[in-house]
Amino acid sequence: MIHELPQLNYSYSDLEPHIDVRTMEVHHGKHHQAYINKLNNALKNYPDLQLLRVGELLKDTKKIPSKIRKAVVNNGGGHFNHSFFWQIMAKESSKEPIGAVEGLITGKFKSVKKFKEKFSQQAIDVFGSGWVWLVLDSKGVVKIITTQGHVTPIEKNLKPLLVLDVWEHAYYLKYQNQRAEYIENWWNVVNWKEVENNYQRAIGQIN
Ligand code: MN3
Repeated sequence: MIHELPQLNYSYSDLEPHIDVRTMEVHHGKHHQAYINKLNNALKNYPDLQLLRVGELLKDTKKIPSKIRKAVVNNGGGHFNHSFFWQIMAKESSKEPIGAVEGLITGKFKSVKKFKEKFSQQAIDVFGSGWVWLVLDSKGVVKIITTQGHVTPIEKNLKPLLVLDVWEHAYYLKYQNQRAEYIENWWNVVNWKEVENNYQRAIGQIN
């Protein structure tokens, strides 16, 4: 499969004012596209690997030839993580967790407010470029983790439910060095319906 930039379910201006249109143009149209171009380039002499979806490719990185492994892990991770990130945002957000995810979050973190505080703090604490995730482990236990660069939770056998990109390119045009302000505003565009869908899919795979 030659990888392609995923279409968004919303327009670049739909996440305004929390995520500005210029950031979306550059982030989706330039940064994400560049990861895809580099991934396709790394895979160009490997027709067997081209058949795999990016998630399958990254599940077992040992099967990737060492010559292209670094390029595939970094750029494939960039492609996977961004594709996931676009999906868990929406113009019409339900603002708060719904369905089974609400119970999962309140069961683990006591309240949605406490969960958001903890997730936000971990996002603030990521040193340099990385991501903060809500994931399910193989036993179905929910937790917050962070990854550096473009490391994906799937290579650790964790199932992602929610993610936030805290690379500077995700917020610098609008928020400059104010990462905490970006994080606080981002909660307004979280697509909790999609988080619930991610949870239902993940549980289906565990059980
Ligand atoms: Mn990014």
